Amino acid sequence: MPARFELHGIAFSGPTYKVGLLLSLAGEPFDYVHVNMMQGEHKQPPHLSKQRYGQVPLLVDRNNGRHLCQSAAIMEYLADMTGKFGGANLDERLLAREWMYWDFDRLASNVYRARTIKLGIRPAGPEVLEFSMAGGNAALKVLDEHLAGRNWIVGEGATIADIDIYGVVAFADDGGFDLGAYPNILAWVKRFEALPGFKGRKDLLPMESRAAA
Ligand SMILES: N[C@@H](CCC(=O)N[C@@H](CS)C(=O)NCC(=O)O)C(=O)O
Repeated sequence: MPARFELHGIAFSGPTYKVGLLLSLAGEPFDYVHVNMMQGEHKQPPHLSKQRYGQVPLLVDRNNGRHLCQSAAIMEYLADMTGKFGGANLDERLLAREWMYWDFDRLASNVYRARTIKLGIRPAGPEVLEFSMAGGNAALKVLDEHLAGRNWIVGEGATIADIDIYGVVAFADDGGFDLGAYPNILAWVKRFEALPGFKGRKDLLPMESRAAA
């Protein structure tokens, strides 16, 4: 039987990693479709007809034909569909959602931008890098303070907020951020990486399409 989910993305993409990670942690096998962004496949009609923003990730749910865009929205959907990582009650779900919005506003925007500049994917002047590093470090400080005395971002177990934010913190090193300055984040990273089904981004996302195991 084919896998229920089909994830379209590219190996270097943080938002694609977030979705793949949730699927892996939830024990949901998925077919992976490599989108050749170097050749502009994400801006061509076959992809655009399923991903209106011309971006990755895209998740197809074969059970109902849905095409889902935007990693945070996809993670909320998967939490609903699998009954996992959605939080223990409505208050936890609301807090998880709040942290996910915060992530894209303050953390992911800066960390991902610094990373693309450092890796030469997106050229920019030194002032842009400086701005991104300052914003990223300010956000990491907020996260570190929040994690003091807590195991998880919300409640007593891992939620989509942890997966969403881990999917940025995992790229901080590439962006030139020193996580050694954030002991609570480092302890949380260790806990997160010990979750059953956890996979590092290089193991989870290959550079070619791959059928579910
Ligand atoms: N907010 C989106 C961001 C997705 C995103 O920025 N994807 C990048 C790859 S990491 C992309 O497709 N960039 C091409 C473009 O924006 O044209 C999400 O979380 O899914």
